[in-house]
Amino acid sequence: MQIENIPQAIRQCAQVAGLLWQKGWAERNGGNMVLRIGESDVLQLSLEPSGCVFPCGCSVPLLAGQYFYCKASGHRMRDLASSPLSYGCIICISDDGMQYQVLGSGDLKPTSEITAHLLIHNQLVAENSPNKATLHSHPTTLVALSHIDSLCKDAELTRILHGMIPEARLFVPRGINIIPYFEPGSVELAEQTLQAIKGCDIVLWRKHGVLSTGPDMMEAFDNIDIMEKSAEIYWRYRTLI
Ligand code: 2HA
Ligand code: ZN
Repeated sequence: MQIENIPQAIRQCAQVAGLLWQKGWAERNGGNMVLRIGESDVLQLSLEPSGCVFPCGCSVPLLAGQYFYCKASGHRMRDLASSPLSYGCIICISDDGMQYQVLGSGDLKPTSEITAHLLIHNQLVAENSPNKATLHSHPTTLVALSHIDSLCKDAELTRILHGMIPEARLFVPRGINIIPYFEPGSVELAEQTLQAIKGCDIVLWRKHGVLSTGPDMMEAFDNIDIMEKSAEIYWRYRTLI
């Protein structure tokens, strides 16, 4: 399919994937993204159900019948950047909110972190939030800071990062919450992320990466970009004093 015929919100996901690669926050198949899309987007893509059904790994009743664009498991952000439908797939959540079906050929499976993303989307719908995008990536300096025990306190890290540049407090006012290391793709990681995201803009997964939300994928990226910039300035400032 020609890129011009792909819905704008999915083209924006491709743009963000390219930025993540350029930033160095998406090595190999690192990072993932999930965007809630409308039925009109699916109609535009003329995709049929593939028959491939998988468990959500959690109960997401508020997402029943909803469609999501997801980075595909095992694939690279840098490839998705130029071909969003070859390295990303559309899923539809079942009526009981326990399973999803992949649309299209069924050759692709969504990201290994799909459970964390879906739990957060379920919460966003419960809160009537305008946020439709969830984004996970591996921003270098934030991950480095997450190795330091004394910094890994929600209020303390938020205070430090808010103090580095004015944009941090302005655009990421609720700051960052931190959770311990859990196995990537695990239900524990998903459940802890869900608890931590209530009341903040970004969750820092210690020794791994971050998860952010936004009305669209670009704004979810902007939140990470701003906090990573703050973290970088904090690191350089600490080396100078
Ligand atoms: O999708 O980043 O956390 C690859 C990952 C898993
Ligand atoms: Zn990751």
